Amino acid sequence: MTTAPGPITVFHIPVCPFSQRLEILLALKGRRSDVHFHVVDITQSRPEWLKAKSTGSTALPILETTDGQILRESLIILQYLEDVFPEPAVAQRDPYRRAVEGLMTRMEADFGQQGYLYVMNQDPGRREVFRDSLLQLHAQLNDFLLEHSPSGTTLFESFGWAETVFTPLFMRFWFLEYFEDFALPQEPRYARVRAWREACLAHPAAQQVSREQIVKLYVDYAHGAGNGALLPGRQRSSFVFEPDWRTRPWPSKLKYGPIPSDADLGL
Ligand SMILES: N[C@@H](CCC(=O)N[C@@H](CS)C(=O)NCC(=O)O)C(=O)O
Repeated sequence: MTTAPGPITVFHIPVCPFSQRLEILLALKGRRSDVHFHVVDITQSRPEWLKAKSTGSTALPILETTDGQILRESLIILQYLEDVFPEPAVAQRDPYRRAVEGLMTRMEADFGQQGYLYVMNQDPGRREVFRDSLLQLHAQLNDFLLEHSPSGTTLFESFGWAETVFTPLFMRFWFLEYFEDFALPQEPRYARVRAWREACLAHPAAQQVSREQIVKLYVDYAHGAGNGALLPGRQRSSFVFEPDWRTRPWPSKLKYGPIPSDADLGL
């Protein structure tokens, strides 16, 4: 007897930028309801059945195909979804244009990592080093856009692959605005990347998370604890599902001050 194929399933942490990429791509294609998203609580140890699916790495998202094959890495999963649901195309079809968005996609890893290192930094004496590094990466994006898309807002005619990849990172960097007062200087050096960032943040297909949600959930990152880890003196991570983030108070912006308690964060 053959088993009926299951739905394509993504196992994900709801506020994770890498899984937001998949949701954006599906939203652009009008296919969000064709993929089942199974929510995983990052504050709990992974169930054995999930570990069995995600051999080699605990990182999410992972995707299970209709016949039970597992894929990892958001950029690989994005391409898989692009191939399974080819219309409307989000990736460029012209080989040269596809290569250009590939070049831009290669810049996402350093960009994301630098922003996360910055928010997690606990040494006030190194703030400027992190700020300068992140500005440098914005300047590189600025130069890239000036070379390949000098007059538009998006890389090509409309919000596409590159925007799908970077928008979730721009949204996570709301934690830098809040906890580090990070802002792109109003200088010509950043004008092109600023316009791109604004177009990315405003797109209707990319509204899965809000600034308030990011700040309230990522407050523990600002005090040095990532991935749902518990800070000293705490019983609960800011990533718990309950109480809902909407009911919690905005956290203190003083990331180099004392670690907030569960009660301070409304947990
Ligand atoms: N390069 C990976 C990164 C995935 C990643 O770091 N996911 C985080 C959540 S945002 C995670 O699963 N962290 C928990 C863990 O690694 O166990 C991708 O693009 O999919």
